[in-house]
Amino acid sequence: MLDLATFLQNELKKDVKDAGDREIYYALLAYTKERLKETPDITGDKKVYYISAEFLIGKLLSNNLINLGIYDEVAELLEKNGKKLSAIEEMEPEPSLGNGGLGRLAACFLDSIASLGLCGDGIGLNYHMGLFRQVFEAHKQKEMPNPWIEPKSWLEDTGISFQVPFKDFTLKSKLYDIDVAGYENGKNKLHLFDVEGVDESIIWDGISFDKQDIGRNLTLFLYPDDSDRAGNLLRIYQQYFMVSNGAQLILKECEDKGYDLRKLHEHVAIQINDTHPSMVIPELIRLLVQKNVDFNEAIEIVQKTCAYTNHTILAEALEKWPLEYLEQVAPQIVPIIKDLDMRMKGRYQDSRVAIIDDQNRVHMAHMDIHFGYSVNGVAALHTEILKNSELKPFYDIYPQKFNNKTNGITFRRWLLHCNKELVSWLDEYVQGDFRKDAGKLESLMNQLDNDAALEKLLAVKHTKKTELSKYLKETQGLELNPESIFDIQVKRLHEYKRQQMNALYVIYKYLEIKAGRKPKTPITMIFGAKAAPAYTIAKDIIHLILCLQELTANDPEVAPYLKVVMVENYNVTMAEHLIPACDISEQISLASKEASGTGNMKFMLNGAVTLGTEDGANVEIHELVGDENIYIFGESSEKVIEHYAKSSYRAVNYYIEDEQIRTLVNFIISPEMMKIGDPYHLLQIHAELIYKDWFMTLLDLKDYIAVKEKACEEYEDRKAWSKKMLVNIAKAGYFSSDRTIGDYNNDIWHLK
Ligand code: 6GP
Repeated sequence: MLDLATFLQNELKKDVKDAGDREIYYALLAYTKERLKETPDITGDKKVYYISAEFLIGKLLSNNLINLGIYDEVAELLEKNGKKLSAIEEMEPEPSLGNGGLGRLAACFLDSIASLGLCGDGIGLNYHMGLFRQVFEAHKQKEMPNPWIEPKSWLEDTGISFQVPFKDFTLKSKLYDIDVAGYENGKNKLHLFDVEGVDESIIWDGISFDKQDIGRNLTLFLYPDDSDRAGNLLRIYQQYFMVSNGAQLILKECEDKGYDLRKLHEHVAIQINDTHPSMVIPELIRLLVQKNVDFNEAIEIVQKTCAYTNHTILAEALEKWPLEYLEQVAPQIVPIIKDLDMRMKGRYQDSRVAIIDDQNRVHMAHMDIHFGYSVNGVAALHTEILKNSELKPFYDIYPQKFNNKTNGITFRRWLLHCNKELVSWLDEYVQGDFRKDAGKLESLMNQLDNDAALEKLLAVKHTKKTELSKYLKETQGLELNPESIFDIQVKRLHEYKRQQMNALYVIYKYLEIKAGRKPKTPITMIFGAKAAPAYTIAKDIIHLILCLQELTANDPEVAPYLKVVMVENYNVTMAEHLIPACDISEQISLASKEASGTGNMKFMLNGAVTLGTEDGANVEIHELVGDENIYIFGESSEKVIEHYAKSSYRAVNYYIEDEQIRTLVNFIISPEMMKIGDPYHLLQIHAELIYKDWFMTLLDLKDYIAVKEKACEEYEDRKAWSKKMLVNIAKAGYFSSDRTIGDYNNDIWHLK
């Protein structure tokens, strides 16, 4: 391979110093792909396939350079030529292959699997328009297509294709691969299946398109609107297309290696990432039978090969497909599903564990649990809730299948890449190689009384806040004050995550300032979130936040003390800028509802202090950092679960009985807000909070306000605060996805 300078010179046909950032990006893309080609494949006698509807991988240039160990070399060469790698990174389009936590987790896992030298690939779909690109218009979210595939990209056409049979036609797939380099290790692959005939020209008006034209629409969008029958069918077409291709690829790879398919489980583990890929179970059985494996034996083989991860207890996310829909799309797997169902009905006379219910709906998770060998939740509390309430009837039958795998994040992206200043600080104060062993961060605890270290840590945070301010100014025209407290809530928009509660805090603070009670240090409240296009309440919450943004910005009495900012089109790249700059990390879901959260871990690692409920992995963060270094509020998960069981929560009572709550909620429909916003939507969210409030905002509101006030007060003692930051960083090692993947491998996959 040519050396870097010569390669770039040849590729650019000019000196680096005379080339534009975009040209340099493409030259570096080509160079990095060459280096990836030279990187040996990770091999092994057993391989894990991580099948997922989403892979929220983020931009790849920087991470590939880091993992290949050539980041510094590239950065230096560019620097010498008057160029900045960070500016060149901006040229890369962010792949739009995911939505939220489940997709980002899948991306972190691929990084860790390769970094640990384990043999394991991802399997998913190549959505051309991604989820959607969010734009704000008249204080509302509008959805636009998010094309991200350029003629030159990380995708490699493999030339591999399979036939996928549907009821009325067969579709030929095209397989694209993206190399996944481990950190100073070999490489694995992310396999993304596509249809040959996908046609972007059938999109009209935002993200609408002809849902029936499967041959042309199948890989256009992730999570296309499923509010009607055609939308539901399209989702099933996508899912079946993904798993049939995946299953065919897995069997082909085994056959190519000469493995006996009857011993599939000795060579393959399939991790089913929530229920979107669940049809892989009947599909694998079907394909094995086609290859002359006896039906009963095929079931046994598949059962020993597939493992299921649950990522949520929200009922609406637990997929239940009408049998009739499956018949319409892939009738060949229906008799298999019915057979699996009959076997279980024969064994367990409990309708709660049936695969097909009395309304002829197929419970995908139930199929996974009966016909997989492992079921895991994604944080300790979540797994306990699965065992003791949500999936209790299954736990009673199969206690040995249930296990916990607390989520993790890759420190390559969420520390080495996004916070180089903090890395330099760590290099000075950590004993041991934290790049290879995140547990070494714990040694920072020795620096708790090192004033110089603490001051430098505060300086790192200030630098990142200044950088973020500059970035948001340049990219979104937003003005931030880096001297203020940066309080950040970024995640999908959902009522259970309670962005609406945070918005009510904004109102509280606004009214306080109007009443002359000004905070010592100003506060900047940053939001970032996409709402599912058909989720009207979530969109109303965005509307509320955007109206508050305008209200506070235009009030000269308030603006110097309180700033509200909702960033547009929140994505991985934006997260990489926001997280290092955060002081207070908002993790305020209703206890029991957030399976884990992974943003909470990224913030902690970057020295933010969590303000949160005892939910998901917050519980584990709390245990690790101790009461002094986290702000906990709100009702416990037991109490919340009890409220649901007894239907005992009535938001309206809180509204009637508490004057402060009433004032805050009513402000939503005050004249000043109605002037800025759309009265229909403001009235909707107002009514929702009083009469429904399914996720109990008003239950925790007052405690939330009190604890957040306390956090802001304690921020004033900069030294004490810097100790909290340090403890959070020191204790973050547990949340490395290398630890999580080690656990998956030891307990579930058993790869060498
Ligand atoms: C998310 C959960 O909401 C989040 O708590 C968790 O950290 C993440 O998965 C990774 O485990 N779930 C999803 O994104 C989802 O779509 C069906 O669940």
